[in-house]
Amino acid sequence: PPTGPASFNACRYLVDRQVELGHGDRTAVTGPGGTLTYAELAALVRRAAAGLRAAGVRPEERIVLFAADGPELLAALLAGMRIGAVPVPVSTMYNGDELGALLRDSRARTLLVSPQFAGAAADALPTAPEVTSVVLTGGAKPDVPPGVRPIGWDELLAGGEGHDTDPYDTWDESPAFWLYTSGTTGTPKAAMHRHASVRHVAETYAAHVLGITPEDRCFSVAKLFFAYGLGNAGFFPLSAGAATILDPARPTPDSVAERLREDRPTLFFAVPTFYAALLAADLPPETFDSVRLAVSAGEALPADLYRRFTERFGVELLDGIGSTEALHIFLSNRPGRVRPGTSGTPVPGYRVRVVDEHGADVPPGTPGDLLVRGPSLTTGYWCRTGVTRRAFDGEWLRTGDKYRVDDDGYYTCLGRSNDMIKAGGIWVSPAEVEQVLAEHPSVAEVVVVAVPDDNGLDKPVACVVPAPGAAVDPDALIALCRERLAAFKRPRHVLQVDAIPKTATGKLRRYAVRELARE
Ligand code: 3SK
Repeated sequence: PPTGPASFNACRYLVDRQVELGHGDRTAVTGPGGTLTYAELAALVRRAAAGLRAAGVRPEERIVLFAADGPELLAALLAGMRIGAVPVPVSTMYNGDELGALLRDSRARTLLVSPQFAGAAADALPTAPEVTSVVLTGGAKPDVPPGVRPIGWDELLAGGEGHDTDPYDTWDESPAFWLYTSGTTGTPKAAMHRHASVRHVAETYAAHVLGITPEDRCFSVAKLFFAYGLGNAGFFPLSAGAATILDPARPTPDSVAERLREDRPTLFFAVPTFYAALLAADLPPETFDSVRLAVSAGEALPADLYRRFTERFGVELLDGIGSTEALHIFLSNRPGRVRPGTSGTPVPGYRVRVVDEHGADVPPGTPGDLLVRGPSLTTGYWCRTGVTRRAFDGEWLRTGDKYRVDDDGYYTCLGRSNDMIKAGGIWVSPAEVEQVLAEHPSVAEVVVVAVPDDNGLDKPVACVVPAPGAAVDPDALIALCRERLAAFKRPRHVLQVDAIPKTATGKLRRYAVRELARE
């Protein structure tokens, strides 16, 4: 008789399986928010899953998670996948307007928020009428608009008492979670991922590149709401029976040095901008003594930053590139075989191509567009058929990055194929920032471009033509962006220019603006 697809549930794979393997007494999660063994995490996840079910969350329904890293966020994520629902961890850097837009887009009926971010959530809720329940982590009940059910974390757990705690019967293809990204276009859109993708990234990058073992302790500066952080501090350690160190705080060199001192990670993950900040801070050379491998992704790591970090702290640093759409890193350097300034070679399980504008492979040494194929690619963007079709060429995903491959197979990033800016590993849409700046009365015209800082890392810079008779006040313009947008989107500098370079037909010459801003 025909058989159906084999059951596979990512939560079962990450948590229950570790208990079945006899890892129940090992530490699963630790850090300022508390420590749980695998057995304790499994029990918490079961209670949260039953609580979500009892609160009316149905399979395939989205649950937006707007919360600080810690055991509750991890448990909610796992619990959501356990019941076949679709957790959507979103950036806690968003303001109320930005969160409201994601809530409306996702059609989530349930929002989980931690106390640090309750203010932005309160601003968002009146703009998101489909949300019917808000769960607040910590001890209290959330303040909610009329008609929305407030649920405290303990009440959620208690509500599940006596309910079924078995995983929902998902399989490889079942929707597991979404991650919002602005990568290929300016507007955030949800990249949808399957349960199997969790297993794939664990069995490819984590197993083959990191060589992760149950003895490892993972600490990621990138939070769980980033695809990068979700793998580093969620899927990878749990897939291996290793420990994850979760810190609810906004990372600074000092807060990270404290975690390194107190929690002794063996695998450390950050973005180039953060490695530059660590180098600029006054940290002792033994800061990374417990770390066997450091990882960089999010944006290309300049060779000079690689050299300065490895010489100062004596730890190997692997640069790689991934994407939210691919879920994790698909090109990476390898321990003992690092070529500084490159993204390394394909991760086992993935194939990459560098192609010209007709889609034909270019020879080594020639710049082209990078495509990737592999088992963990997104199934598409939620409700964005056109964007999804344009992002894929059959099984190949267009990454939007310009690359060159050398004769010996190492890949080097040459920049973006479109105008999007990646600053500190996070996408910034120039158009979104330009729109805000253009509303200021002192601005006649504005263009935002990427300009490398002293470490060779791209940062958004605004080139402004002042309105007649007006003077440009950079601080006021940056403050306007801070007020209206998530802080990471603000221009780091504002340059006053006489005119914006254009073609004879009036088309913006963004490349020339970039050159102007770099002078
Ligand atoms: O941008 C990257 O390099 C990256 C790496 C891993 C996971 C997600 C992303 C966006």
